[in-house]
Amino acid sequence: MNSNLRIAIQKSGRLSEDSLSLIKECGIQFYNGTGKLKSESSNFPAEFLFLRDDDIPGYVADGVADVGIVGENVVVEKNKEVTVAHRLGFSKCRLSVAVDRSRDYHGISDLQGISIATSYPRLLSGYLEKNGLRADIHEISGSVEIAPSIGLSDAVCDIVSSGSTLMSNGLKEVEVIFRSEAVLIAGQKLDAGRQGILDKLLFRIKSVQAARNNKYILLNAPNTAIQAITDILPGMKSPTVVPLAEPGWSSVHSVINENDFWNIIDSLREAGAQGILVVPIEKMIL
Ligand code: PRT
Ligand code: ZN
Repeated sequence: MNSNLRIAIQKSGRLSEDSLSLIKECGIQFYNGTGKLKSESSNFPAEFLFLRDDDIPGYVADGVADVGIVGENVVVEKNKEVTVAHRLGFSKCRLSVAVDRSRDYHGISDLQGISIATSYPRLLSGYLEKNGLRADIHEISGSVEIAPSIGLSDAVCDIVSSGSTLMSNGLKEVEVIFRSEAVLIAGQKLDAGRQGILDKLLFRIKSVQAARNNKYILLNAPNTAIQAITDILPGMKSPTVVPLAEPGWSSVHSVINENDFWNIIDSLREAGAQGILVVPIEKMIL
């Protein structure tokens, strides 16, 4: 057995594209031809196993893979011996209970005694138990949203993203029971070599995420406005201030968070900033 870190990712599905782009942005190259089940990286000590998402927690728990990328909903539902090593921020969705649109719904106690179809019996029963409720759970593996219309159940508990699947099946979302995103899971114990590779991978993932969440900003300002502008700009340390060829003017450079972006831009303009440029950051080493 070689000492590569074995990383399980979804073979084809909603997690695949974002998982592959994250790995690529981490500078890790591998061949991903169709039908391949396994591939070794050419420039990082890792190999990739392409699996169904439902199997990933089990393979990681059994040590067939060392780490895996999977939805947190699947991790909690499968209840295997794995830990969440890092949250990845993509494939965000929620697990919700929905009932027929025409059904009167007053609150969570309306779930008492009804029948609910779901592919997530563990998450649903945990939620009902926590709320002191009992319901008749029908476990089905797919097409959950049609269960009420064919008379299989009174309600469904399924993954929702935009809500359009529920709407087109005449259902309304009444309770959100779990919020999920893609996570990197790891087995209980890795040997020192593989733990070292995982640490390197996590370092790269965090740098990629930080770069995605931040922008590099450059602006010009009269020297009299520099103090007010540097007070507004947080920066990694403090902003860089460089004199312009035109006397009495400087260029200010800094890093701003994507979420603060528009607020900060407005305040900067009010403080006298001109010629503001905002550019993406390729990688951000923290
Ligand atoms: O073949 P394999 O078993 O690997 O994949 P899969 O078909 O079981 O899973 P897949 O690829 O559909 O989803 C993988 C993971 O993506 C899920 O476990 C979630 O963590 C996450 N995810 C994010 C979603 C959705 N969004 C999503 N919208 N998983 C499923 N859906 C389905 C949902 O089941 C419902 O049918 O999309 C429909 C609802 O979408 P909206 O946009 O109409 O609300
Ligand atoms: Zn699946």
